[in-house]
Amino acid sequence: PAVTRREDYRPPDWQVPEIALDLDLDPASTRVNATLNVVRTSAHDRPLVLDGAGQTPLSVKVDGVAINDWRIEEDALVIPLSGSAHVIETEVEIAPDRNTQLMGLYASGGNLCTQCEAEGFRRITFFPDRPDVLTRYKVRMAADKARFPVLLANGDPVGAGDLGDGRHWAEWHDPYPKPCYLFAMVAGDLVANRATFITRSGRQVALGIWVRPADLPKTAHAIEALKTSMKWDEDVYGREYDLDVFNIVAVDDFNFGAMENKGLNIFNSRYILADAETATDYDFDAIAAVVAHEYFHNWSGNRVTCRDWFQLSLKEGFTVFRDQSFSADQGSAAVKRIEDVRGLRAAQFPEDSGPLAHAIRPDAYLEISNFYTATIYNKGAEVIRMMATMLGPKQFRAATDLYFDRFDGTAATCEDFVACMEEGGGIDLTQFRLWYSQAGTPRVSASLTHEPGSGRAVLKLAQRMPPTPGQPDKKPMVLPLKLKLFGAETAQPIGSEQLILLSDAEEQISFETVTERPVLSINRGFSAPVIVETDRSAADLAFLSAHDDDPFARYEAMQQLMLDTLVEGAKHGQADHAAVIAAVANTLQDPHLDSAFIAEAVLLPSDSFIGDQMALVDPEAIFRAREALRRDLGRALEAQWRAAYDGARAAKFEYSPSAKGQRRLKTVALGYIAASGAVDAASLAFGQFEAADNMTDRQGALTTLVSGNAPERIAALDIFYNRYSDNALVLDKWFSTQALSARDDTLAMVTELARHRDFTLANPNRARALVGAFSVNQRAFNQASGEGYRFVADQLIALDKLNPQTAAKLIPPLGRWRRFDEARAAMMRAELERIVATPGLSKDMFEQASRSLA
Ligand code: BAL
Ligand code: ZN
Repeated sequence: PAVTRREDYRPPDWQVPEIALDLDLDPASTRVNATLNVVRTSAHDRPLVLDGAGQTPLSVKVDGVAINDWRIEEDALVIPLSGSAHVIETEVEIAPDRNTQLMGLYASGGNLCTQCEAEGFRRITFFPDRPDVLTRYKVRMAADKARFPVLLANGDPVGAGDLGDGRHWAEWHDPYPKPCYLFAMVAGDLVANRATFITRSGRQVALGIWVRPADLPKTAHAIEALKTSMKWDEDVYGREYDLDVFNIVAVDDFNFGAMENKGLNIFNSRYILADAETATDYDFDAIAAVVAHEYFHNWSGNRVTCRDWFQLSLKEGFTVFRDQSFSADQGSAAVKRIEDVRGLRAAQFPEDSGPLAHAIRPDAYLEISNFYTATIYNKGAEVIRMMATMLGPKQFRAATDLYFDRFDGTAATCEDFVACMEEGGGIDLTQFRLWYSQAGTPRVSASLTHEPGSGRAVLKLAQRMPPTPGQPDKKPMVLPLKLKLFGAETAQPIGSEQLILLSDAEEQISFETVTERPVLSINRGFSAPVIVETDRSAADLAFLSAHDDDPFARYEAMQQLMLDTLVEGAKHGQADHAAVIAAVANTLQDPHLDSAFIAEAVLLPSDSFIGDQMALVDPEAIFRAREALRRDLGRALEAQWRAAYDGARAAKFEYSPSAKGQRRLKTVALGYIAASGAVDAASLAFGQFEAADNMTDRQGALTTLVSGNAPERIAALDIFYNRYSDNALVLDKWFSTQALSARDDTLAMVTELARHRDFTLANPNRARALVGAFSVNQRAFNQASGEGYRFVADQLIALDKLNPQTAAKLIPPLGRWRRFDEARAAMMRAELERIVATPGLSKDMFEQASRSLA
């Protein structure tokens, strides 16, 4: 397969200012007639090349006349043209109901919908499928009226009517030129939760969230989130919505979480549908975040789009940063930051230290779908956050205003964005730009010394960039580190917080008149996405976990204390747990802390994050060390866990930050009570499971039971299954909860679940719920027999035949072979080699698996 390289970018030979699409819709056979106005962009003699994906045109016309001298080259339709502007008409036939890749036009739950990012539009019609071709769309759809009463597309509805033969039609026009990846249409039997939003300039926008009739009651949360995000983008970024209509459609079969098509977002139903009975607090929060994310794309992505796919982080990193800021403003900013960093460490840090490491602006790809990664999205967001930190709020707003104004209606680059940050913020970001080109997570070492006599403290900082594939040597980066000192005796701050821009390989910072022993608080708020290594003692970490005035740093100190203890336990089979127990006890009894923060702070790092701290991951030893610490924490603090549990127990369901925090702490406490071995733990969990008036409590109890041996485990799983067997999203939880179990027989359970009548690889959510969840269960996936690897590889080979994009995204756990012992590494490699050798393998899988072997 051909490699696409960033350095090869060339502006398009032809622009397409207008397109009229006429779709005669039928799941088995849809006719697509496209009329393109094409314009030669410079004095070249190259033909018009329209991307396709295996189709053959039924007819091709140029300026109204049928032609025969077109040809197909590598799936593209090549048309020789002599003039500078022409009208091209093509007709193709496609079969949405045979489209299992879920790219282009496909059927889901009896309805028809589209997904075009990144390169799906070429599966609908021949077109220059690249984001720098901006086109005005007119879309006419005709379909069976009974099966598809609702016909939606981008922009505004301009007409509809009956065709008299049981079919009807509708036409939509989008006045904003857009790249074809933002094209969308939906035909279905849907109903809408409707609302109105008045923009700050007084424009009335008709909002609609379209779902199956039975799902209508589950759309209230999403519509509130939409209104809140529309207002937030006006208040915080000065961005107003620009059409009279904003529709969202929820579908069950979807590769992404959601898609920001202009005026017609299409969502994976898991990010729309929620009520207390079926959705957890995590789901509610994720829905608000994704609704906001897709809405925010209207400016950061649609009004200003990307010049080419190497610039993907331009819209994704910025939009993730925007949705993170939005979520932080809706509840606890501290807890949101902790959650975001935990997500970054779980998904992006391993990517950055493995064979698939790439810069947030990559240089080459085989298949762009493989670059919708945690690096592009979440590290991309951290890079924007660092610029926002360095500029400060006022300048950052000035810089984003400049960016939106200057590039509105165009396809821009990451460089354009950074240049606006420099100009609007009045700073030089020359060296900072390395964040766009260098992969890998920087490591910072920090060592603080103090001379009591002179009152001088010296902080030695050094940064190191690990090599990554294709980048053996790296330059020092600009690392904005927020730091502060605290007095060890008085627990008072020594001076105020400073923002240090570490830009050399090594630097020293001096502090004068430090009269008591200082304790270092560094990378406060996680101001830079780096790994900080310090020589702080367990006592100092415990001190910071109790006294730091930055909530993130406080959480971080506790995590570091726990990690040091767990790594010690994993290496030596035992560790002293006293310091962690004392710090957790102190956190649990601190009256100034809220439940949500406490729940985060007392939670042990995951098995895989512990593994990330070790030269070689020993999954069994890590599991044993973590279980031992959990048990000791459970036993030593049993009374406190029970008090925390009882304190939160009676609360009735309410979706508010404080109620969420209580529920979170309750389930964390339940987990520790179970870990203590208390005889009543299973009945306590089963009682919570049965009495729950919400999914957070019910799933929390189920999770506890599913990792244990009590008879209540089977009972709860059966009850859960029977209660929700008609709800796909909740059944996904039933699958994933079992796949994440800490039991010894998890692989056997998962293998059986893969044969369950409700399991299908055809639905991406279901595939991810079982296969994806299992492959991040570090101990079960990496069991010494290698059967976990084989199971996942078998599933991915089967999934690749249906849906390469979703299959390829599940490859990375197999690519972590370098982090394991020789025997495991050999077995992981063997599975990757088996995948690469599979006949008919997609280029998505080929790229991921072959890069993982390198
Ligand atoms: N653009 C793909 C889905 C998303 O990031 O919003
Ligand atoms: Zn996005």
